[in-house]
Amino acid sequence: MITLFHRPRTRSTRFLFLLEELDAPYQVRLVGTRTRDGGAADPANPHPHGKVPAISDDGTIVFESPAIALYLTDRFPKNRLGPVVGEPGRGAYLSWLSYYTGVLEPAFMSKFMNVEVPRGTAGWVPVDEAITVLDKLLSAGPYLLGDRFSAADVLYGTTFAMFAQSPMMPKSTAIDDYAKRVVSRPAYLKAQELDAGG
Ligand SMILES: N[C@@H](CCC(=O)N[C@@H](CS)C(=O)NCC(=O)O)C(=O)O
Repeated sequence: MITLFHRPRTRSTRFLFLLEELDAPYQVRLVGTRTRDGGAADPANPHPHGKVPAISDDGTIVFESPAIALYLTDRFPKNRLGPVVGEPGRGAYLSWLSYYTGVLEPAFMSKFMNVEVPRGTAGWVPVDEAITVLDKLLSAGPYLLGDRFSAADVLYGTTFAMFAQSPMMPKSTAIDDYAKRVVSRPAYLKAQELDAGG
């Protein structure tokens, strides 16, 4: 049984969405975090910095969103939310999962903090450059892996939906349409309901 260490309306809400997509057996354990609850990390939370999300699979701990996404889609392959080892698309799947926290999030944070990205030394790029690549990709196919919806779309689609009206987000009709596609899925709506205490 999977335990999701969770705070409502945070990055861990995406894992309610993914667990619903996967039809996986899970329970939610609400935990405090340092920023919201002031001071020390919640000792119940296995994330090394007391952040959410983290999961336990009967004692196997996984933290950091791309690692959790990959672990869960490998662990619960039935609904095909991520290509498994040997399947076409596996390489692209791993790449876009890593790109999410390695490039896209730092790109947005750099813009948010008004820091110029030192292009040659930073491991990421300015947000406009990342969005140009993603706009091209998502203009060609409905999802990051083409026709196949995956856990990578859970991360990207929810992020783009959140930034839809934000000045941080460069304009892209393909990405706007993509975000709408992702957040109109029944599992997303169910996750929102659960997050609101439903
Ligand atoms: N790199 C982590 C980021 C997790 C993260 O920053 N979560 C936020 C909530 S959206 C958090 O727990 N903040 C509270 C804190 O840092 O104390 C991931 O992608 O899973």
